[in-house]
This record gives sequence, C-alpha cells and structure tokens, in this order.
Amino acid sequence: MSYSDNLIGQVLSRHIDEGELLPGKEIGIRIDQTLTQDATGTLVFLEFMALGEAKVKTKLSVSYVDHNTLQSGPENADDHLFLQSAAERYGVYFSRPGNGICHQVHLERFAVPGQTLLGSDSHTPTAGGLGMLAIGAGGMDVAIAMSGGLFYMTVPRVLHVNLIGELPPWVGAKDVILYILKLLTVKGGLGWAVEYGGPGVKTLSVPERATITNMGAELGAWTSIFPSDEVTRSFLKMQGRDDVWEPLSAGDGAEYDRELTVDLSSLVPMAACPSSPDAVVPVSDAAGLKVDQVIIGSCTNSSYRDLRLAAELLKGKCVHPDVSLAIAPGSRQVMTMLAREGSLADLVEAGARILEAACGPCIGMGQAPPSGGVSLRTFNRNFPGRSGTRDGQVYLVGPQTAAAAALNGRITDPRELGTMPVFNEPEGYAVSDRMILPPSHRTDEVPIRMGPNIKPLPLKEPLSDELSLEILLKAADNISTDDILPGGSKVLPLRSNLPALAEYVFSGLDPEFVSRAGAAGKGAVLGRDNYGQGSSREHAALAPAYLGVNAVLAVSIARLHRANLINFGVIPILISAEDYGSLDQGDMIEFRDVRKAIGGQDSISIMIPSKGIEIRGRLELYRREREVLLAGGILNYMKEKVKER
Ligand code: MIC
Ligand code: SF4
Repeated sequence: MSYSDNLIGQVLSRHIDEGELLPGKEIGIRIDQTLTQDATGTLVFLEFMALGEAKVKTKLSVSYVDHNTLQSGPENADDHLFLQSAAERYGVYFSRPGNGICHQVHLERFAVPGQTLLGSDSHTPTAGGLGMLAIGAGGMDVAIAMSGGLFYMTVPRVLHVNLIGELPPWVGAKDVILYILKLLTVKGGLGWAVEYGGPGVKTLSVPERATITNMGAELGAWTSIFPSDEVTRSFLKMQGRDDVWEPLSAGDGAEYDRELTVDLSSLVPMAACPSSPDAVVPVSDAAGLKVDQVIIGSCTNSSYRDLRLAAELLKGKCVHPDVSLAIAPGSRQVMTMLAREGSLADLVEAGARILEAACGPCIGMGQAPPSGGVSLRTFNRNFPGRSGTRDGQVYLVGPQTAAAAALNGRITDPRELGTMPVFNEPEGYAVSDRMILPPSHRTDEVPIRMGPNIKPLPLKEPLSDELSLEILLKAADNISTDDILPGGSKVLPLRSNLPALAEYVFSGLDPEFVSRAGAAGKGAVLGRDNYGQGSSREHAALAPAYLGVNAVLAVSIARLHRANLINFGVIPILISAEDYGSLDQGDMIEFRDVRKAIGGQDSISIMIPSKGIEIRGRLELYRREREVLLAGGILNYMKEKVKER
C-alpha cells in the first residue's frame, strides 16, 4: 500500500529522516515541537540535562504545569519552580500553573497544521484536531527530541474514518469517539494511526475534532489526525494565529489499510460504563441510574463550547440535591470567556463547584467520589481506582449528558431535555499569552532550582547474560499504567523521587507486590493482552525496574509502555495465550545466553525448572532497541553513542 497520498503519509514523508515509509518498518522522524507536563516533565528535564545539551533544538518546546497543582506539601510547588527555571535555562516556553491543561492550551496557542509534535503525555494527539501529527511518547523520547534527536516509530497501518452526515441535536463529538471505541475496543488501535476524512469533517469545529483525536489514545492508536481546512483556518484566525495555517487533505489517490464509515446523523448520546473506555452503551440503556457526582472538564471536553453548553443547560436552575457538580475549565482562555460573558456566573449560581483550569479530578487530584458512588465525567479514562475511590463507578459521557444528570440526579438521555439550546460561536477568543513565559536569552545565567524532592536518575548495569527471575505478579488483560503506578494526590507529588514513588508500584492491584519484589531482589511481571495500556508515564516502567523487574512477559504490550520498558532496560517478551496459562505467580523462570538472544534472535528460551517445562518467548525488537536493552537502558546507550562520536 502506498502512503504518499494519505494525510498521515504526507506529514510523515515531510519529516522522515531514517528508514522507509513502509508499514511495520521502523522510521526516525524529525520533531518540530515538543510538549511536556509537570507530572512527566521533571523526569524529562532531568533526562534532557543528562544528555548534556545547552539548549533545546526544536522549533518550539513548551513545558506545562497542569497535573500536580494540588499543593498539600512543598513537593509540587518545588517541582514547578524546577520546571520554570529549567524552561528558562534551556529555551523552553513555560505555561504557568493555572494557565490550563497542556493539550487544550497547545491547541489554542501553539499547534501548527502539518508539523510534528511529540509530547510526554498520551493525549498529545489532541493537536491532531488541528491537522498536526501529534504523538504521545515516554519522557526519554521527548528529551531526545528536545535535544534534536529523531523519534523512532513503527510505520503504522492507517485506518480511514469516513465521516458522513451531521450530528443531530444533543449528540456531540464525545459520542462519536465513544461509538468508535465501542466498535474497535481499547486494543483496536494498537499499531494503527487514525485519519478522519469525508464530508462530515467540515461540520465539526476544531475543539470537537480535538475531542475525537484526544480519545484516539484510548484506542491505543499511534495518533489521530483531521485535515486542515477552512474550519481550521477560522479557528486559528480567532486565536490570532492564521499565519501558521496551511491546507492539508488526503489526495485523490489516498489508500488505506482499513475504512470505516461513520454516519454522524445516526449517532445517539453514548456512555462508557465502569471501568473501561470501550464499555460503551447508548445513554438510554443506562438511564435512571442514581448519580452522586458529575464532573465536566479534562483535556477531552473542557473547551469553551463544551462549558458554554453546560452553562446554557444549568442557567437559572439548581444542581440536584444528591449530586456534587464540579467544573474544571480547560484553559484560562476558556475560563476568561465564560467569566466575561456571564456563563461562569450561571454555573456558580446553579451550584457548580468551580475548579482551577487543570487536570484536577481526571488524574485523581481531588474530587474522589463517595464509596461505591456513581460519577459521570466528561473525561477519557475510567480505569478502576483512577478517580481515587477504588469502588467508584465512573461513566464517561459528553457535557450535555453530564449536565442532564447534574440536574436530574439520575443518568438521563439529554434528548429528553427538549430543544437543545442554540448559541453563537464567539467572534474571537480571549487571547492572551501573559501566563506563558518565553525562554530566556541569557540562558547560562539561569540557575536551576532543584527542590529536595528531586532525586537523581539511577543508571542500570548493562544486561547480564543469565537471568533467573521470579514471576512477581500474574496479571489479567488490559492492565493500565494506572494499575502499575497510580496517580492521585498522594502518589503524584513523588514523581521526581523514585525511591519514594516505587513504594506504590501495583499498590491498588496487589498491596503485597513491593514487599514481594523486595524479598525476591529481581523478577518479572506476567501480563496478558494490551499490558500497560493508557498513559505515557515512564515511571510505570522505571519504578518497577527500580524494584528489580527485569522483564515483562505478556501476550501483547501497549506501544507507549513497551517503548518505556525498553528505554529503562526492561525486556518486553511476547508469549502465547497458552503459555500465559502455564505460568504462575511465584514460578522461577530462567534465561540463558540472554545477550546473544537480545543481540539478534527473534525468540528466547524460558525455562521453568519447577514445572520441568520450557517455552519460547518472542523478541519483536528493532536493532536500535536491542542495543538499548544490551546497554541497560537508553541513557547508557546515548552515553555510549556520545563516546563513539
Ligand atoms: C493520564 O491521563 O493518565 C496522564 C496523567 O495525563 C498521563 C501522564 C502521566 O502519567 O503523567 C498520560 O496520559 O500520559
Ligand atoms: Fe490531564 Fe486527564 Fe488529560 Fe491526562 S487525560 S492530560 S490527566 S486532563
């Protein structure tokens, strides 16, 4: 199949520097922009510093503070100061706490059609709504891109989603992506990139497109992208940035690996039920269930349009007595506009609890639901425990469904609310970059402010030739990085302090894991399908590695987590579902001639002496990845490369 005429292929060919644009091949691409956020960013900057560059080499890099904004001790504030000083010193824009969620602000202020963006956050493809090729990656990969290095990826297969028709009243962009998640599931996008096209595209605004590309992350896809058209141009114009606009669309000869037609006019309001983003049903199927909490916000649904719609619905009414409604605007721009026009007053009057423009409850930073409580959220993930309440029942919905439940106290099909309010799009947005600090020109003079919570990065030894590992955990399908290393207000402040952070590995799933790993000294984790789905957090590879996890054996591994494992010297080994069945927690597994196998073989023998069996694990690794594993991780590998130069 030829990629040259499709959108993904066009942008990739403009940026390819190594390899060939053929499905399944590894390529190295140039990165124009990078994005980091505070929860992953402290590590990215430590890694960038370890690479020894004096200044970033991208066209633009932005450091956001949006995740760890709850300051219940000095740790987060210290991290913010570290990030601010590092940004100033290394030539990076710094979006201050309170300025908004990285993806929303990036869409508004920095995204450029046709360029590449690499972000240390899995929802970086949000910028695909504006025609940008935006990819989430582990922090180390972002640090390398900041220092001018290439980003290595597998050429994805391309799914073309042909949008036809127009959304009916009460149905929104969230319902489109939930519908696609229902069809394709959370593993459906593994190895794929999603390209939207068709006559329905022009009916969707840029923030709506961004809601759809945002949740492409939940499909497990590399990225999702929309064309750049007149709608894109007018969005950029309203942001005072139409000078960066360029048209971008698939050519007539575009070919795809798979086609999916979605008739927008046939869609209905949807909800993802507890506890997976693909457990999707029409809202009408869940209607009537009593609701304890509603939250509107997150990088998926916190644009001006989303919140204005909620305000229109709540205006002059009051939140149901049994419901707590919280609203977190996506950006200061959104909050300012709502405030100026009076919508914010409507929301406050209706009883909404207004939170700062940040990720907040989406990553468990406050607003945990009550025990066993039902929470309707306009977010993108409802993995078990992510809300902060292990038995919380989180449903993912669009803002109209959320507002309907806030008023009725029960899950309600918003179409029952009568005529959908009509409001005009603004003539322009409240543009101000006052809270974005440009990089300094006197870079050498800027001192880096390192708080006591920031601990140095550990280096691993090169890979040993014989490994004897205890299976420390046998896990089920779809283990998320939230399962491996939870978020939340207690754990997130420790992101820069690996020894303290490692105490929480698998804490929600198996509180004994850390002590078991400590007793064993080293070990392996066994997963089934789609192991490590979800976030880009490299801490979910680094912290287990710190506890002695040397290998992950699984039937399939999510691509972001797989890359992070390799970067931190943990071997990803693929096994069959049958072999998964024959292995148990507590088994000792032995590997011989490990370096030879990793160096060039496509499989490795795994012996289980206690059961008298031997199985074979697949090593699906590119040459560069093999070298990284042999070196004991990417930092060692990069250091060796520098010495060779
Ligand atoms: C998330 O939504 O899980 C996060 C928090 O934004 C993560 C990043 C992180 O763990 O810091 C992500 O999506 O990559
Ligand atoms: Fe923040 Fe939630 Fe978006 Fe992650 S998914 S970037 S935590 S708002």
